[in-house]
Amino acid sequence: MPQFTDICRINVKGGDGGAGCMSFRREAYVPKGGPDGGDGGRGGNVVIQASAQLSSLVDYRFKHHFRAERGTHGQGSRRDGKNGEDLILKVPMGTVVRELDPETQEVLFDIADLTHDGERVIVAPGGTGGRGNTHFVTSTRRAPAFAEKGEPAEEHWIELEMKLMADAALVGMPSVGKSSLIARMSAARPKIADYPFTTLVPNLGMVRAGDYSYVVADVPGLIEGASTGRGLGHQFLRHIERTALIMHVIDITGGFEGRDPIEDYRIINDELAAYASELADRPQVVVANKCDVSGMTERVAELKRVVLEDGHDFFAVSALTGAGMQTLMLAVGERVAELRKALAESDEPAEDFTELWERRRHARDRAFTVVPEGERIWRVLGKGVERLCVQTDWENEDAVIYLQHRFSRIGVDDALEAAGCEAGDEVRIAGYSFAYEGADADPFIDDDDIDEEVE
Ligand SMILES: Nc1nc2c(ncn2[C@@H]2O[C@H](COP(=O)(O)OP(=O)(O)OP(=O)(O)O)[C@@H](O)[C@H]2O)c(=O)[nH]1
Ligand SMILES: [Mg+2]
Repeated sequence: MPQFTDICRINVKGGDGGAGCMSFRREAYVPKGGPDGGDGGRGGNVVIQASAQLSSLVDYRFKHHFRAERGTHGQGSRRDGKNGEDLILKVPMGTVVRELDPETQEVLFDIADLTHDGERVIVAPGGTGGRGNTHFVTSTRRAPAFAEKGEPAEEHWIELEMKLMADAALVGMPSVGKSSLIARMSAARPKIADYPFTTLVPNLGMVRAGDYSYVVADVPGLIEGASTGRGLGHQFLRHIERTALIMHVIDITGGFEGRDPIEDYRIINDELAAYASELADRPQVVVANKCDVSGMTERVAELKRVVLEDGHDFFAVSALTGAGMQTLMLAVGERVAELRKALAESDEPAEDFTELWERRRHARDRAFTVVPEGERIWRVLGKGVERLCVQTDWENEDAVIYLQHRFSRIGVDDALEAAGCEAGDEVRIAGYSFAYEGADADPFIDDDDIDEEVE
């Protein structure tokens, strides 16, 4: 389909998670009660959502950084922090969302193709809130004196590309005046000439009539046999496959060859049906052009009768003088609006692309590698393990022991051993460094303590 495209790149970051609280119940006569630290609130997500109300990406031309609200911290007495609000970025329907490499700005992959009103994808999830100390009670640890920090939110570079589909396509024999019509209807200035196949590539024009605005495509002329590859038509039939409305243009004069308008009308419809049967059922308005030429009244009436019998709307116009054009433009605008509404209300489920992207991202985040960084120094690289480090309160010994246990559960210890790391070696993750204590170095934590850690 011929398209207007519009591309922009934005940076999105979810809200950070609030920190969990480390607190103990205070009661009269109870010197030190049980832990009662609430959880931190979740940070808001950045969501990209398709909206039928929008027709361009201008909102993202000048503002490039978008942040969702952070979660607030947990408090004592088991009061949880408040979740941050999602930040919803609206885009026109027909917007493709892609993830970019933050360094090179190269496209990593397509995240979503938002084609229906309301379709959405979370492009930067907020961080989860840190858990309060109530979560870390075990049979051997009655008074956990640590809580989790909030999870830092994800940040991404995103490309938005709007692909504007034509709402209506001008279809007809060569030289019937399709390019002249689009030039009359819009600011498009296609080549117009009195020889066939003047138009070689589809042109688009934005039409404004009354309250309506819509996009019309001017495609090259079709001839008998177009559906089987004759003429230039075949490759262009493809362009109208996804157009909601067909504007079937007929030269009422019959042109130089003295063709019969009704026969032309039949030939084009047969070609459409032969190319794809559903094209024959596509809503169609029939436009008899060149009605400025004298002596056409009878022909117009005849064609009109045939067209109305087929259940299509009929318009008699002149692209040359402009006669009948305003009526046609308003009628097409009304039809396009109806078709858009029907499309928005169709039962086709609005897809949520969030899960799909999350799965791909998580698989990528979970992965980590161990690389030597010097004599008995090892670096663990991976988004997931790095995030765990950032979420840990390193001043707090219990929290660090807890982290080490988590690492052993997700296989970091095994990977270190496999790489040749030995007890006493230095291990570096993100901006942190610690001594490797060897597998099973932590006898203090019960296994049931960490069941919820298994992702
Ligand atoms: N008298 C008259 N001539 C017209 C009218 N509209 C177009 N023409 C003439 O018809 C010829 C073909 O017009 P185009 O607009 O190039 O036709 P087209 O359908 O785009 O042709 P292709 O691109 O070759 O398929 C030109 O010489 C136009 O000046 C009209 O309303 N009245
Ligand atoms: Mg043309």
